[in-house]
Amino acid sequence: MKKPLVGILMGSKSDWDVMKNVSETLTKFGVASESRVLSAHRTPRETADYVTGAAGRGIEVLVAGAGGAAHLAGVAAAHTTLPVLGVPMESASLKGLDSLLSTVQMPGGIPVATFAIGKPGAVNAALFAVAILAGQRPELSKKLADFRADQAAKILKEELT
Ligand code: RP5
Repeated sequence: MKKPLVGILMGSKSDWDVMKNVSETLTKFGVASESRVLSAHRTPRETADYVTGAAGRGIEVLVAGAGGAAHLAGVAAAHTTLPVLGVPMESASLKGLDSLLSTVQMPGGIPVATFAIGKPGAVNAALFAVAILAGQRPELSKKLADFRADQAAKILKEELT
């Protein structure tokens, strides 16, 4: 078992359908991750404990997904200097606009890199985590370049009937 380099957090199990795309995308690049349900408001102490201990356990990037008044990524960022990537969940009432604004509008000083609402954001957060890790890992850098080349080749082969 490889040691996890990415910690994936979500405020509720109901976020897993979207957040599993982070884990699945990382797996495609051979990057190990761990996933936890931890809520900024329902389990504040455990959330702080997990984030505070993450770097010491070898975690290099945190991805946090939450919906509604989505403060999980911001709270996580308050407890670590690791990069925190936020994924806003689509919410029933406001379609994720609430989650997006809650995650992205961090006051200056504690950054959260915020991605698109829902699955595209989850996939891109994973790709961004790979890009961060690739800075010190040439093999990951090559995998990212290959991924982009495959993606481009697929587009260029598209035929419209
Ligand atoms: C947030 O509230 C979670 O991240 C989730 O997106 C949302 C709804 O949670 P549940 O009521 O489904 O547990 O904390």
